[in-house]
Amino acid sequence: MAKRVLFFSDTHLGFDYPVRSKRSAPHRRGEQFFKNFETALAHGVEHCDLIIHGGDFFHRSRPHPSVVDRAYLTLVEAASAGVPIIIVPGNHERSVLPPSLWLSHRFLTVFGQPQSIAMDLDGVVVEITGVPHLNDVRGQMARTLAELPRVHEAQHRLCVIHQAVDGSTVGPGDFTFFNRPDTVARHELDQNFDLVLSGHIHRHQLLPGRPPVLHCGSTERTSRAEVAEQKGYAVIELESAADPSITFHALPMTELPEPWRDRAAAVAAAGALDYDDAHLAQTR
Ligand SMILES: [Mn+2]
Repeated sequence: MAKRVLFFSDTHLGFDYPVRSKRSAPHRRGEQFFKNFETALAHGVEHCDLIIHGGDFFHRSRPHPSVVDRAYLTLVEAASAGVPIIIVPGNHERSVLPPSLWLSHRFLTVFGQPQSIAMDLDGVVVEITGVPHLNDVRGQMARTLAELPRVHEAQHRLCVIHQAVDGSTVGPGDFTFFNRPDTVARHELDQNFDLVLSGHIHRHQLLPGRPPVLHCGSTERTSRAEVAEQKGYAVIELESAADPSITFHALPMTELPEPWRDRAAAVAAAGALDYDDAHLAQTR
């Protein structure tokens, strides 16, 4: 049987999540972020052999303790079902997750630094190489990967990063990342991987090539630049190393705040692009 890997990312837990008010807050969207996180995890526990999170687990680098507790408890419950979970931190957690005893669960692995590990999934050995988010990544990714001691014998090799890669697109105007200091060149990833999994880019997309790069996208919309995007998670079937099959699973999304909807409609009507760097930053 082919091994299945669930890949999700950019859950941004704590986004629009009131922690001080005791009153219910139906207009706040934070609850849906948690629900989508839980839904994706539950699918992984039920149907997959391995779960990988591609970073921006939390929305902030120092999330409120109630956000951390709720997230870690859910994570540990899932890990306790016996499906290993790997997290490669992103830029929102400044490449490190808030420390906690919960994270020492034997089925939980948080990559604190670049490394390659072997996961034995019922006799099928999968190499997972993970690199937490790097600033000014261009050129650095190739060096980082080249220096890593790799797993010698593996049937499948996956690389997990939290970066924009040349050719990835965001926003209503399809802004394309290419040849920037914050963007990985394709050849930097050409280091004997079947597939590269990346968080950071909030729009779901598969970049063809060798190796292919899968941005699974965020699990909810964190900016109005994402209004038209269907969010979800990906399931990868590791059959032949040369051709992993990928399925996208849609997640429910909250009603958007009115200013976002109005702005999106105006942009669509004008056929124009309303975009700046700050805006761009929110789609990552
Ligand atoms: Mn993000």
